[in-house]
Amino acid sequence: MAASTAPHNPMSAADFANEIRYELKYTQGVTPKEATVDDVYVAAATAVRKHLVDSWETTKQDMVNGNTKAVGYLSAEFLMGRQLQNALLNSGLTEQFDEAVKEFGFEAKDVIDAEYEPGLGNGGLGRLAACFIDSLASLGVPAFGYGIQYQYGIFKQKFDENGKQIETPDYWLLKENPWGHTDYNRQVHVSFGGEVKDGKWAPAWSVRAIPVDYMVPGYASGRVNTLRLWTAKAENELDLLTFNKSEYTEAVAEQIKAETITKILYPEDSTKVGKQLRLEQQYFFVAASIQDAIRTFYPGQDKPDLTTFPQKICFQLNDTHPVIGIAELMRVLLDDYGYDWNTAWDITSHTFNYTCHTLLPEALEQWPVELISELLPRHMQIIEEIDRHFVEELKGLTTDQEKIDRMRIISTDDEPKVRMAYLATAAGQHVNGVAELHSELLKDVTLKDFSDLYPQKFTNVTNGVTPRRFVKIANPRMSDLITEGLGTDAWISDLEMLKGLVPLADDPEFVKKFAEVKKANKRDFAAFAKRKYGFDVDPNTMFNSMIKRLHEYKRQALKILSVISTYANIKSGKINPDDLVPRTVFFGAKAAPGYYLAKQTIQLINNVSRVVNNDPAVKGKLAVYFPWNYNIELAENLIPATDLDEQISQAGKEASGTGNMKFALNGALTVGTLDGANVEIRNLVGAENFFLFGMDVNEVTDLYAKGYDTKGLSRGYYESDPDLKQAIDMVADGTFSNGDKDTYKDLVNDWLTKDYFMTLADFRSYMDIQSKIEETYRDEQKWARMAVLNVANSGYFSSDRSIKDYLDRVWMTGAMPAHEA
Ligand code: 26Q
Repeated sequence: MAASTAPHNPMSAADFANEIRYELKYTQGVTPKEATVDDVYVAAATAVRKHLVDSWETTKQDMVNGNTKAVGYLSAEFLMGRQLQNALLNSGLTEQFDEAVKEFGFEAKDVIDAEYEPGLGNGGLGRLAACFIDSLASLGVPAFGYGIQYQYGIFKQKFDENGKQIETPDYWLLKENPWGHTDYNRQVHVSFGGEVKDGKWAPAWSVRAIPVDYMVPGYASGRVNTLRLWTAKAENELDLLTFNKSEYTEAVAEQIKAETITKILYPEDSTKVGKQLRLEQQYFFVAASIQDAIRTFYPGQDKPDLTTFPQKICFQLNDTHPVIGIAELMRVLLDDYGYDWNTAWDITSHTFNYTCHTLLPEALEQWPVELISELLPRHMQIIEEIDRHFVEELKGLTTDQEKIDRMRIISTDDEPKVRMAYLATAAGQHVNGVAELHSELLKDVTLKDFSDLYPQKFTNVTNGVTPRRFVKIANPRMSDLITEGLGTDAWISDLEMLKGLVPLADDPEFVKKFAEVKKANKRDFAAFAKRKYGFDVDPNTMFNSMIKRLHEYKRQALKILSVISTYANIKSGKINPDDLVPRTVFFGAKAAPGYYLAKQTIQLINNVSRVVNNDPAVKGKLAVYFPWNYNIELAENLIPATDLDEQISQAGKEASGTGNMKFALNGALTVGTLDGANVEIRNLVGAENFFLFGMDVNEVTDLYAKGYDTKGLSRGYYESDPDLKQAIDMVADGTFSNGDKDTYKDLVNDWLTKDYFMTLADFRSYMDIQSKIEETYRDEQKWARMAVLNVANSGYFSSDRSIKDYLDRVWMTGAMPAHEA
């Protein structure tokens, strides 16, 4: 038996069943006989939650009474995924649960499936926030996650009969939410609009911000932190005067306006010029969070000494979305507490740090001065003052007036805008990128002026993922094999221990077992895909996955063009199908509802899937599936079953990627460009265990300089590569649109005249690496050995390591001392 450091609860399965029975009776009001699977789910969740309460309470007390600086992770998105399995794992009740639910006539899997996945995020950034609060709790760092309790999460995706994306609302609160505790007794108020009178803000309207609290249990740390998501309610539920005049619609107008603020998550994951509601959301949650932090750390004090604030808590700004918080803390200090400017600035500038998640300059948020002035007039004044002080400071650092103009927080054009990334960089102690390459490019390109003058502010913290959810829970078979191989399960909280698997890569017995695990995971996934989507997936093929938001820069187009080319070459006889490694290609991707070319790409993938999967000529050789509504659940099922992962963004565009880490940790090999965290993955797992292709950042820059996108150079690649030409011609000629030549004309036109992300330029290199991949895959032993080495060398990508880097480089704090039991 391997040694275990996993959380363990001595309670018996029978006793846990009794607790579930108790909740069925006293919270659900049903007998065990009447209980549906939904009832048992809610009862089990309620029961497990109670096991965490004591640790939650002591963690909160130790945090307030102790001297360890806390972290406030401010994020507009937390993409948490389902909670039950994670809560069971961290309370040591997994096995008892599996047993106990049988008493009520259900399988554990079905009870877990009864939970509706909360989708309060778009993708990478939101999931990163969820991984980070897991690691903060697991490391015992005192921390709050602060965000928004949207009533509607990321839309649910369906496909219509033409393969087009249809969005439907995600009303996740339709089902009971046993995890969130709405704490009406801890509400705060947030104001908007109005004007500034005698230097003080006289707002026009306000709303109540009500916290919904979620426990964030650490793994084997004895700690439970809090995720506090704010929901907006009207100050007055109903306008009685209007109501009495029988004007009911008008009577609820205020309520509607207030509740609209937290109604829905914006499904765009890159910036469009600011919408008022989005700014209302941002200000709403940071203003509430700042009030919350002050009352938490100075309980019962009317005039606390807030010069100690930066020793109590530091706020991490997850991208620019919470950056208005800088102006809000200044306002609170100046107007509510009467500090002078310099003191207020000193406190504020020692409180915030900023993480940037993009490289595209156009994706940095900018808010029109006009909009901020109307919604937050006092904040606009303060930002103007910050801008003035900043220009003064810059004059002491450089004589380059153009540089000063470029760096101004408020742009000086006809429609002046506040550059939120610049505000965050000027006001924060630290700015970090999310992978080494990204942080370098931030310094050299996106924020170059700032890094020239404030080099000490810039640092890197490479992203990570939680091994609890994405290895231990998602891939139990592989986890057991690792534990067997290492003789301990301590790797779950010390992921660098996976290094101990390196020698086992040369143990044929272990490698064989590893390959068998993958095979079994593929069979599981095939069953899941049948049940959930009705797909007939062949587990004896290579599983090749590309799962991420649909973006031109991520280049799903490159992948689908390669599939089309292979299909065409089988059909024409250029490729002998018996020479092909049988392959199943999976796509998972949502497109922002207004992103036209992304939606066309989705339609194309669906129709390629339809044509290819129905063509007997390629049966058993090539299949394409596009499970709709990609979410955390699908990720947890598909990643452990995948052989080959696609990370094929144009070099210099993907800040990091985190899916790439999840795949490597689950024994998939990566085909990828030198972009984002791929660079670090390749360095760690070894170049020989990574399938590299395509141009690097410098080659991309040179090709732009030659006028690739402006002079239509992509056409040359089309003309000179018969495979590429054939694939694009098939898209254009109606092969994937029942003969209609117009369906994809905008996509085709973009490829042939602009192709900003250089899909065509990288096509040949991509096809070549795919041949090499096939050759490698044919040698099963070799492939499995490479997969083992990917797992063994990816321990670095634990979000525990990311959090330790933040502690050392950015937050300058650590774990709380262990509490007395
Ligand atoms: C901003 C303003 C208005 C509306 C929407 C937005 C918005 C929302 C979400 C802008 C960006 C996002 C999300 C960005 C994101 O997920 N970025 C990804 O972050 C990951 C974690 O660092 C990286 O791994 C990815 O490379 C990066 O693309």
